[in-house]
Amino acid sequence: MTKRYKVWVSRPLFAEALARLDQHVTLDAEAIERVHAPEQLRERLAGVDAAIVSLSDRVDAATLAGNGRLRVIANLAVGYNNLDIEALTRAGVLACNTPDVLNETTADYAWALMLAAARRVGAAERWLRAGHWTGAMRFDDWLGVDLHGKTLGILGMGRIGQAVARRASGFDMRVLYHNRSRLPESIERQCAARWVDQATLLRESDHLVLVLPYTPENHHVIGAAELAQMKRGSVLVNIARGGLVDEAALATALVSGQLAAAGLDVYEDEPAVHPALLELEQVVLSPHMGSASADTRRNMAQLAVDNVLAGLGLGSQAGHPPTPINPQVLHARGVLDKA
Ligand code: 8YV
Repeated sequence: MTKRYKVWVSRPLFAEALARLDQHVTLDAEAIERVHAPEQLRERLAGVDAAIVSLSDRVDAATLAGNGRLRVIANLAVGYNNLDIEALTRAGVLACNTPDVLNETTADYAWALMLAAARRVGAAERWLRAGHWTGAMRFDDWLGVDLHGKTLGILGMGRIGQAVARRASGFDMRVLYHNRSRLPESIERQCAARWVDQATLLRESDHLVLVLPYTPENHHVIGAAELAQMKRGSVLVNIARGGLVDEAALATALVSGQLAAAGLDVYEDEPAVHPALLELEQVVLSPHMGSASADTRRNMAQLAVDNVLAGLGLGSQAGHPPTPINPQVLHARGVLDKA
């Protein structure tokens, strides 16, 4: 078979996913993990028909300038704040993401962070590994915050938020959520969750989880004013995007005791973590790994491959990429007519 299309994969990916691509296209896959500078990204994308990229690859109008070849960008993530969808649509490039396959894994991880932050798992483990457990422990050492019987607040109630909510019944928690639009009653019932306005959510939650997409409008949606509105002694968990939280204000709220603890998987300036947060024992920090289970990362990679192949008009789903972000492009300037 002559291979008509060339595809670039911006980071090392599972062999089985690359092998599927390799059957249909000429493949150029990065062998080492690196951050691509804007100019490198522009050059790489200029020479291919499709690419699989990830969150550190920012694709905007400047990246696409003069690129008459690129037809599909498949993001290895459900969130796509690294992609300028308007610019991609204008340029006739189909953009795709990886929704749904990571919902349950990411929701599991929200609970891992919530539990670890509330029950001080990180600090306790560091203390033990440092050899401090040498004698009797005080009865009032390592006191944490309960989850069972408390109120869980979820800001952003998409599919991951709903999966977080469903898990709360095992902890006998009351679940409140805030979302721009209220969910249909049937879903609220499944999640046993009640819609409240943002002020009520902040005031009443003992544990607040952020699961909303990052847009310029919700930059620092949790800043000093919102932290002050939260219940004293509550716990904040962010598994969404770092830019949702004013990290300096969060550090201040933790130091003052306004918040008991925080669990963070994402940061405003990844991979940098705000130095004030690094100083605090009551913050559990992880390196943006919410979707990182072996099964889910493999499924994400396969979904990105499905999107590339279908977007190029190849394979069993030719012409029907499973998870397009701007499907209007499929019907516009020849994404598929070359197939
Ligand atoms: C990343 C994520 O994709 O899907 C998202 O939006 O933030 C994560 O699942 C993952 O960390 C790979 O970079």
